[in-house]
Amino acid sequence: MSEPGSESPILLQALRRQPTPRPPVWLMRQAGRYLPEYQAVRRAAGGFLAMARDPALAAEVTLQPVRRFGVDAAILFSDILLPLAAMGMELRFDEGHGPVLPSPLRSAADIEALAVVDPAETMPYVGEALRLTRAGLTPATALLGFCGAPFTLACYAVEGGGSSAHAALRSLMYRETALFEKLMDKLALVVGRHLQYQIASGAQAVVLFDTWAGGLARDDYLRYAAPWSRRALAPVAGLAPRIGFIRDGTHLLDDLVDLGVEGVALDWRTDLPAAIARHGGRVAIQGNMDPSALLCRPDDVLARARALVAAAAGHPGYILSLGHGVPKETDPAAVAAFVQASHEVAPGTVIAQPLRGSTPI
Ligand code: 1CP
Repeated sequence: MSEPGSESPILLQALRRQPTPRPPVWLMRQAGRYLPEYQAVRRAAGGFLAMARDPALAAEVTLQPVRRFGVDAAILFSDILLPLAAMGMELRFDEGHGPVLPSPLRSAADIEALAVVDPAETMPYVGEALRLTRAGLTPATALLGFCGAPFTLACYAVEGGGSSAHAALRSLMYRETALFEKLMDKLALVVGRHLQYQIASGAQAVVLFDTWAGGLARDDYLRYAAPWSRRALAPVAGLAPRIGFIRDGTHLLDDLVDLGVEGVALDWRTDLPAAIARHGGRVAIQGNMDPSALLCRPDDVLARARALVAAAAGHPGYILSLGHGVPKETDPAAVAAFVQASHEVAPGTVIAQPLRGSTPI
């Protein structure tokens, strides 16, 4: 038996593609509006940004899903858009409308004015939230940091909020390529620094979310997005495992792996066994239930999660997860059923518990 405190989180073992007693499990957006305890904190804080910028509240909501479900990782409660605010953009989260950037970047002067900040100085609440979260976790639970990839951040900065066609961004990218590249250069620098800062503050692995890159044809991804993702990831190579995610990115999976990441998070439309067969010898593979399947009855969620675990067939380096984030309409019992599919593989093994100082079960 190892001493309490000396064990490496099974999520990190899987990211090193080492065998684990059961597949580690965590979910994108595992903290959020589907949890009543999250709603209560959000109401008291008076909004999303106030919560994310208060280290004690951010740590509390980060710990909530670990406490409730025994997931193997806590992911910092924050948002990919906060670095844009630190760079000088106005950012709001309107109730029911998602993020809004009321003054999107549209001119050379706008892009010139964007500050290349050091998040260690401009976002100190992130480091503090990571330290507080770590203090509330046992050593068996991994702590994850994250950033948006430069391309996805550029989508929000230029569109001014969520969009599906990204017409303003595409016009800038295709017609004023030098200006687009200037924006991407700035974003890649800040993202690289932010990843470094999160790791220095206790993040043991990081996720690079390129949510919107899946809308690009492969040639355009290689020309307009991948070089800046590579640049953002470079400063943390060897410091902590890096997980790459592209929503709807099945056609870009080879290129995502080629960025040099240690793990890839699969969209639900990607075939899991095929991805393991093709890339499982090189990277850890995470995924990939359709998030909407969390709206099934809990027994059906469990059956689907079991099918994923069976499809991965004990492959070292497999991480049970969704293909994107937990929908806000989800019944927490469905998430519990999803997590059960991991825990039942090796009952009695260390289950993550966030109680400080306690010995893992
Ligand atoms: O009102 C609320 O309570 C806010 C809902 C919410 C939450 C819980 C938003 C608004 N962001 C977050 C937290 C968040 N966002 C996390 C925290 C940790 C966790 O996963 O539990 C993370 C990792 C993100 C990352 C994020 N934000 C991404 C990348 C991953 C993904 O989901 O694709 C993106 C694209 C965003 C932008 C964003 N923030 C929030 C919303 C509703 C959106 C999407 C807006 C759009 O449609 O474009």
